[in-house]
Amino acid sequence: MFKGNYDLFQTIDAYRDLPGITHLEFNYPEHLQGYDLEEIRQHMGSLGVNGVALRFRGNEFMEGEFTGTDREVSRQSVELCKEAADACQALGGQVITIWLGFDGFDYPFQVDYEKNWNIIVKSFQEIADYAGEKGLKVSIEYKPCEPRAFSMIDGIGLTLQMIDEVDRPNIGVTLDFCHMLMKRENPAYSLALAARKNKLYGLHMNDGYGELDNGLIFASVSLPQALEFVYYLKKYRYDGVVFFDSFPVREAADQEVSANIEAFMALSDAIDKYGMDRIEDVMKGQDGIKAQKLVLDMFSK
Ligand SMILES: [Mn+2]
Repeated sequence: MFKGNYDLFQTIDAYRDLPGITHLEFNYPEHLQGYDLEEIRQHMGSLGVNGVALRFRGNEFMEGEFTGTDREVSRQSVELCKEAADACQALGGQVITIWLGFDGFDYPFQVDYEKNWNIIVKSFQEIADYAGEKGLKVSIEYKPCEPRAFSMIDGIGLTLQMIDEVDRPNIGVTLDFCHMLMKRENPAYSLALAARKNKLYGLHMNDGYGELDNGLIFASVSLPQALEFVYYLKKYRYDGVVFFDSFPVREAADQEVSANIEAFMALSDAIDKYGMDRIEDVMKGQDGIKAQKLVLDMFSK
């Protein structure tokens, strides 16, 4: 199911029937090109649109979405983000998510870091101002590398630094679980750093082995870290959408979506049953043995 030549309306219909699905997200422009947005909105029915994620497709972007040498391409990228904001608004979404896959470098002496950093700050300011007028949020999804050897915005630290310098009320961060693991971050720590600043705008839940962007089912590999992550979502009362960004390559997409939802709910239930207070009590001791035992206890019985 969900393979091959599904058009967008068929895809929406198929997702509508899956238990636990409340919202969908679309990639811009690829998913939305050639469609009437009002028609899509009508077709969504009870399903909400969380937002729109930018996809910079085309060789012209490969030198950097915002920081390539051709200033015309930088302009085009900023305009594409503004168009995505228009589409997001038309669909009733809240947030545009921007992953800058090409704004990075591969070689020493290849780029002027400060110059390019400043270009990214200015680009985000322009996009955030435009989106802000429409009541939309702009969220930065970071990834340490790939396709570039180094990304300009590679982890939670640089993302928060960027957010600070962009200095707009509507710019925040989307945490992708695999990307955090690739950066060798502990995901719950990244979450806490973003949430304490009220900048946690989105989640891309998935899992992997840390080296690559495997896009596996949530909590399938990194169960204790996923459990801790869900605990912190509750602690900070995250009330946004839980979006799953896993890649069903050989799996049936509908089954994988359900597996993601079931995994998330199972961890959430385990935390609720055990009790936030009891978890907090264990953490007060900062004791490694007790922390490890806590994970097992939460799944016993
Ligand atoms: Mn992602």
